[in-house]
Parts: sequence; structure tokens; C-alpha cells
Amino acid sequence: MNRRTWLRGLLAGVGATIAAGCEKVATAPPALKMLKVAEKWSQGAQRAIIGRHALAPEFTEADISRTFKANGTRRPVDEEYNSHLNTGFSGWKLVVDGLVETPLALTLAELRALPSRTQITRHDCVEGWSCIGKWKGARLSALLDQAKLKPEAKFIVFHCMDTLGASKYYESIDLTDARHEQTILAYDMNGAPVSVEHGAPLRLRVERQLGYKQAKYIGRIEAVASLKGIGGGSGGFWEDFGYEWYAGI
Ligand SMILES: Nc1nc2c(c(=O)[nH]1)N[C@H]1C(S)=C(S)[C@@H](COP(=O)(O)O)O[C@H]1N2
Ligand SMILES: [Mo]
Repeated sequence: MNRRTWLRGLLAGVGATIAAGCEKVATAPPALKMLKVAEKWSQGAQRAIIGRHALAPEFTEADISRTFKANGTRRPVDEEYNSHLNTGFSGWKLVVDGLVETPLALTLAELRALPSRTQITRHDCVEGWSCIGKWKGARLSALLDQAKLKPEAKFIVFHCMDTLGASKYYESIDLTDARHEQTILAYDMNGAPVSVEHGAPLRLRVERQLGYKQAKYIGRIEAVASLKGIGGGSGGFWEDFGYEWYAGI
């Protein structure tokens, strides 16, 4: 192992906040596995103390990063996405289905009419970089209230319109995060519609979680009882490669 791969492994072991990156992490040596266990324990303790409803830190306009790095898909190649992009997303609708009483299909104008929230927050990618941006979007809880979750619903799945590698990107969160005050479906970033590289027309902001949970290019939101039947079954694109499903920070 050269110094770099060793360092990468170490960072991955130390924990989700400063781990290796949006790529498959090399198998960790035993000492690092122990560190990982310790980190998991300390994360659990922190969560118990801080609680799942606490707000992520918010910043001021002056703190907004001059350039916000784009990561993962920056320009979807998918035909359906591009036809929506070419028509300014005028025919695009967000589908909300699965375990809901009232399935929805909402235009961007309808999403903009829902109760919204604006927040200046820090995005932390497992690769070890962070950027601060201002996000405005519809509160996910408002959308779920409109669709009326069935009692069996336990998770909210975000089906994205981009293909990364060989499969469509997707993510999922539980109902605590879905109903968190800062969990929004963002249509604006830094005062303008979300750009293509950052997930146009709609991307998730779930501020108590790491970067890979922040699904871009959302096309459909599905309420489910179990994550088993979706994608590789681990609840997200990177989770199917071994990343933690709960990426709380
Ligand atoms: N649909 C989709 N969502 C995605 C990704 C992606 O490749 N496709 N990458 C994730 C990762 S790893 C990060 S760090 C953030 C990057 O968001 P940004 O490009 O706005 O910085 O988006 C996340 N959401
Ligand atoms: Mo990331």
C-alpha cells in the first residue's frame, strides 16, 4: 500500500465526516476496522445527545462559497432528462407515489407554491470537501402531508433522472429526516434556479446528512415500507457499493 491509499483508508476509518470519496473505498486493514467501530459508537452517542430533530448550522450571506463544487453527475446523459432540459422543464412533473393515499404529479409552479424554506448551509462530501450555499425549496413534510402517507410507509425514496456508471442514482431517508424542518426539495440555489450541475430542476437538501444523500435531478418520490426491493437493496446508489445508509452529521 502506498502512502496515499493508506491515508485514504485511515480517513475512511475515522468516519463519515472526512472519509475517502465518492468512489469505492479500499478494504480497510483490521486496525482501521476497529477505528470504524469506535466511530460508529461515538456517532450513536452523539445522536442520542443531540437528537434527530436538531437543526444543522446555518450561515450568513457572507459565508456563501464563491464556487460550489459539483460532484457525481454534472450533466446527465439520459435522453428523458435532456428532453426536459431542452424544454425548460415545462413538461416535467414530480411524481409522488408508493404508499400514499393521494399520488401526486406536480409542476415546478405547483412545487413553488408549497410552503418553502430558505437556508444557508454547509454541504459536506465524504471526499473531504465542503461548500456553503443558499437553498430555497418546498418543505418535504408539506408535500408528504398533501400526498398523505399510509401508516405502512417507513422510508422516502428519491428516484433520480441521471445514470451514474451503470445504474440510475437514487437515495432514501427515514420519516424523521423526511419531516425535519430543514429537509427541502430545492429549486433555487443562491437566488437562482438550481443549475444543471447542481441538480436541476429539483434536488434534495437533507441538511443533517452527508453529500451523497443530497439527491439531484429528482424525478419521482416513492414512499415505501422497505428498501429491499429498490436498486441493489441498500437504500441508495453509493450504499449499494458499501457506503453507510445513515450518513448523519
Ligand atoms: N442524482 C444524483 N445525485 C447526487 C449525486 C449524483 O451523482 N447524482 N452525487 C452525490 C454526491 S456524492 C454529492 S457530494 C452531491 C454533490 O452535489 P453538488 O454537485 O451540488 O455539489 O450530490 C449527491 N447527489
Ligand atoms: Mo459526495
